[in-house]
Amino acid sequence: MEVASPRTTRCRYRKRTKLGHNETCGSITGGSDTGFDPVVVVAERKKKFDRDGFVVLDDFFTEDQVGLLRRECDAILRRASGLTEEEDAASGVNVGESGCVFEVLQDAARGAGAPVDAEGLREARSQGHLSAEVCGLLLGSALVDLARGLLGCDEVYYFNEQYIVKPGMCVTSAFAWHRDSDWCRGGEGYHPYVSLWTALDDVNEENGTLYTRGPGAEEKPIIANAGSVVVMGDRTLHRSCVNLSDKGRRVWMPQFSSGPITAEGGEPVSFAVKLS
Ligand SMILES: O=C(O)CCC(=O)C(=O)O
Repeated sequence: MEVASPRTTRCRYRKRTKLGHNETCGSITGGSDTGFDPVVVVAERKKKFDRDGFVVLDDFFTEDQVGLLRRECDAILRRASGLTEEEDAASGVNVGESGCVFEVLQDAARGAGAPVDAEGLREARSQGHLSAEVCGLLLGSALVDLARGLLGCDEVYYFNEQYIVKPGMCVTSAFAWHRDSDWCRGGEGYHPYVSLWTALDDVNEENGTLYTRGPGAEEKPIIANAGSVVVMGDRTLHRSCVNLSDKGRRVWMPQFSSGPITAEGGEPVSFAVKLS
């Protein structure tokens, strides 16, 4: 199932309450990182990814991993808004200023000290007081091999990373139809990339979920549990609706490219960290 999956058609073989490594989800066998073996996922989904521009991996991350990501997200939001531990992080989001987007470590992305390999990225994240465990997820084979396989490339680069948070009851939190690489229109210095749109809260039409539209298809909302991932190509049309629920909606979205993405003059546009 790919989109608008009603709960009854979601993964029948893996129970949310008992997520663990090496469990199975239909024919997708467990792996060491997230419970999904990227080689199997790619073998089963690449054709669909190439056709539609996206695939939905239900319950990709374990509950523990979702917890790590939520903690890092909340810490970044609190830092941005000056809230204390006790205050609700999402309620401090200033949509006007941030557009709901919180880039991770942008200051470290470019320039002489920018990381160029996994070790450098680990160091930069550590200096930025970010979670070492989340860094482990980013650099682990589950994500890197998934990105490589779906992009169909030999090399994979960490390109960008952001949390996208919509506070509750927020009528200005929609994202209009767009493609992630609209900003560069495939010019020189462009390499295809994937965005791993990862729900950190259950997502639905009330709280600001994503809508995709395959070629010639009607738009459909992504209805998914926290921990599910929508892997989207950078040319995939998508939008998201407003969050009218009374709680914040959090998403983590790392992006991996098939080469260093550079502006005119050869400077990286964001990170260009070679991972494999
Ligand atoms: O998380 C969302 O609501 C949409 C994010 C999005 O479309 C994007 O960052 O390109």
